[in-house]
Amino acid sequence: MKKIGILMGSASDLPTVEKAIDTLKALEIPFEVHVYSAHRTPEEARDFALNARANGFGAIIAAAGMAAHLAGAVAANTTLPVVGIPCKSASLDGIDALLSTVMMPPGVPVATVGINGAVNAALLCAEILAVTDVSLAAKLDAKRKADAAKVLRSDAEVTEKYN
Ligand code: RP5
Repeated sequence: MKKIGILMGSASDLPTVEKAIDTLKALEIPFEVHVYSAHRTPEEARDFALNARANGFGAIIAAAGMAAHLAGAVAANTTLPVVGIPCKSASLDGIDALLSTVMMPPGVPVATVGINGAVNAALLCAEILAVTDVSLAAKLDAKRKADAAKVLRSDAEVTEKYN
């Protein structure tokens, strides 16, 4: 199976990124995690992106906050799918990173999830790999069913308590 590359602009993004890591682990999808900053270590971010396809990656998650350009900078150097996670920061609550990540000009797409949307970033990467992996697609179907069952259990609880 192809690996998922997980990049973050700073170790301070790790608490958010860990939710993507946990989600990929639960689906038994191989991954590699790095702290590469688009502005503090641009060479490393660039090299990772340039070599990602040859190194066995199928998609890349890029998480960054503030004037977040990591996802765009990575996407500039690969045609693998890049999923951007805008990370929440103190000053603007993540709106800064959301707009920086989502508003890519035509030609270099970044599939942007919600602010701190690490679980969905991992699931979207899983769905990308599942296009050609029936066993992974079955796991995603099972997860949807389990999530639905959880909601129905909650409904039964509130029905019992209030109705
Ligand atoms: C971004 O700036 C990082 O992705 C992080 O979200 C934010 C703050 O970085 P630190 O100052 O915590 O290293 O590049």
